[in-house]
Amino acid sequence: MIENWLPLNASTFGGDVDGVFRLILYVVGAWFILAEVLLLFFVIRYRRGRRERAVYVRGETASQLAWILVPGLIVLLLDLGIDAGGARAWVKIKEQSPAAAITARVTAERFAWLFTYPGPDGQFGTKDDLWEVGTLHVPVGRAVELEMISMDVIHSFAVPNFRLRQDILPGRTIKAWFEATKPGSYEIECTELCGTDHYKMQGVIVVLGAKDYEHWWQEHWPAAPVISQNRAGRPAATRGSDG
Ligand SMILES: [Cu+2]
Repeated sequence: MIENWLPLNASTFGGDVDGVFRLILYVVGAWFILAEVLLLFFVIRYRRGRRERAVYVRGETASQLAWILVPGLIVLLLDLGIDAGGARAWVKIKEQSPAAAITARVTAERFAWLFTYPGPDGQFGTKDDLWEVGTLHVPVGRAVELEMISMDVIHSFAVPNFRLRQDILPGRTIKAWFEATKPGSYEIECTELCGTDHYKMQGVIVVLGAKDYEHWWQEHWPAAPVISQNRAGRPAATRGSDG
């Protein structure tokens, strides 16, 4: 049901993020409905005009204390369940990134995204580097590593379709990764208020099929063989398509 409300998922770990989202929504949603139904019930059941008088309850007996302690314990257990679900997704996304097939540098500045490709030699800062403003081209089904820096203030690199969001702090190189599962164009947004034109700070990730990626590569580096594997020659980890 909730899938229809979320943007299309186009990355390998998007399903894990959605899983945590659903877990929180269902736990909190069920608790919300229970609390509202009880509230309504008590409002009607104990409305003014009935003979019963209110009494001051100090919570001294075990049965009175249980009204606080039992729900408190249930909330705590549900919270630990959410923590466990979140931790599983965190480990997969933040601590077990696959060997990257491709590395690109992301330079954030007010108010644009600049992308640098290292080119055939795989090294940044050399002659064959390619710069693109606002658009990043990557192949589908390959792990892409992003090295992100900021030229000025804190920005946040967000791709809703990949369930990817990462703050970029000036003075640091911050890494993120993704592996796109479907060719297409996916919007990049800055999700950290970074100045007056913050809302204009958008970009696009163009995910290309293998053939299209080859064409794109040959447009820029006609003489060099296409690199869509990492330099060790080990193909990037491929996993389940949708998740
Ligand atoms: Cu920004």
